[in-house]
Amino acid sequence: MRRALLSALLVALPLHAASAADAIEVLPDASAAPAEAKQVQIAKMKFNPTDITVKAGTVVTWTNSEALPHNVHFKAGGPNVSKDIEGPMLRANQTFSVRFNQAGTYDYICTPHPFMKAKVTVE
Ligand SMILES: [Cu+2]
Repeated sequence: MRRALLSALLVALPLHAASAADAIEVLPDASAAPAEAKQVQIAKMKFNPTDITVKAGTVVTWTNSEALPHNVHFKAGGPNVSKDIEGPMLRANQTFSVRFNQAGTYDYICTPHPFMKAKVTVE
């Protein structure tokens, strides 16, 4: 009886509403990114621009412009990053999109190339 009640409660939880409140909200795929998304290119082992400033609620889309795979990784413990968010490895022309819901500074790296450092400032 108890177990049935617990499962009913879990099913009723608004999972998507909870994730929308996260400071960093990973969008399911590129088609979920609005046309006005702020663009960051990844090429020559660098994020370009390295440092961007956007308004809260803005979607940022990263595009890998070279053959070497890269990703976008917000490490837990950095400012405003409470849980690790490690984006998938992107091959040439693949994208990754995130909506920033809260003001703050968000440092990120590329997992296999930790010297690739960049940040997003959300106001
Ligand atoms: Cu990389």
